Amino acid sequence: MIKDSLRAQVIETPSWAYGNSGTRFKVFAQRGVPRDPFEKLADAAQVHAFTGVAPRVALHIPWDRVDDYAALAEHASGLGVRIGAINSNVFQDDDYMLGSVTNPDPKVRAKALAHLLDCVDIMDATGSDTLKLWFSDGINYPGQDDLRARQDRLAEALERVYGRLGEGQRFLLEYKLFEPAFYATDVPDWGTAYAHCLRLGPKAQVVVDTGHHAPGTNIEFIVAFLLREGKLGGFDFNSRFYADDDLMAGAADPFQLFRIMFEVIGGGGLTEDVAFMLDQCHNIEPKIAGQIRSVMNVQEATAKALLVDREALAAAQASGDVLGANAVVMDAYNTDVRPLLAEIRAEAGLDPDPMAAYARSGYFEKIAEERVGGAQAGWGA
Ligand code: LRH
Ligand code: MN
Repeated sequence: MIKDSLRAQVIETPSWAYGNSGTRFKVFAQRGVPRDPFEKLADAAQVHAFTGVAPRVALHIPWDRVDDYAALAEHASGLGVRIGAINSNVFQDDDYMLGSVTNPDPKVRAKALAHLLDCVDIMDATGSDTLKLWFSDGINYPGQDDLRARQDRLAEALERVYGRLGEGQRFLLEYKLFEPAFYATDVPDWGTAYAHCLRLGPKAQVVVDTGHHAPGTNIEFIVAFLLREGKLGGFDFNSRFYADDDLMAGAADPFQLFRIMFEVIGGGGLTEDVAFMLDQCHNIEPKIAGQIRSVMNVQEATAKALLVDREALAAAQASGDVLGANAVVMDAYNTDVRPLLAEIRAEAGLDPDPMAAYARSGYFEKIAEERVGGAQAGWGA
């Protein structure tokens, strides 16, 4: 059962992780970076080729704008991957300085809504079933705008987008405590996202970005709660030491990633209804290798969480055996699952060590040589 679950795992990589992305202070350019979405997909296909569990690639609009989205989806399937979530972007246009769908100016709100609806058209064209909505909307000073009125505007826009969704399509609403707004963010926490999604209906769910919480937040509690409510749509996995650092998933806090996957499995969430996406920036480390390492970190956390002896745990919990129950969970966490994952890869005809196999493939040297000239893709911040 454990092996089957690990073989069936689907981890979605973000197109923007293959381009130049970084911090507000500096985005470092790197050799071999893709110049367009087609090259980004080629790099994402490498991550799938070496891990076997990364067949979906999230797009971000307009960073991945092309003339022919059907051709892009065709290109993806030719590479053995498919288009995952479509990410809207109403956080980089000058018009959105005071907000996008929550902006006091109805013209600006209409512009933002039009973009969100365009993203649903792109879902239709690429066969994507998921729209991911993150709003940087918020205010920096008390009194700058009316908090309640902004919620009314947000609700109105979400209702319009919800109404446009087709059969089998859904949107995931992403919350974030702060940044770029530094006093109040309009979707700051899981409760706000959950309340909006609950009112809209079953096609609206919440996405948990692991970098978007106040320090000390028990993220796995949020996961357990949203799963119980059928409102956990997915994750933006990354890790952080301080704020929205967007570091490799599991790098800063592998125990937290394990606790999250423990609640996912306990809540029956290791299914295709929950999107396991990465949302990261590889500002100083090689991007494709960084994605391979991140996928492996998610696999290791998942394998450890699958190893929890649920029967022994239930018995210890029922008898109030605090230390016994904790020991069951820690035994799983302290299990070295790398041999198990290496075995699964070998059985699937993959190299047991994806990082070493990718390094030996010479793919990086090839793209570093080929991709000279043209503008490297970035997130245009
Ligand atoms: C916002 C966010 C969101 C993406 C962006 C790249 O911080 O997590 O998910 O649109 O990063
Ligand atoms: Mn995110």
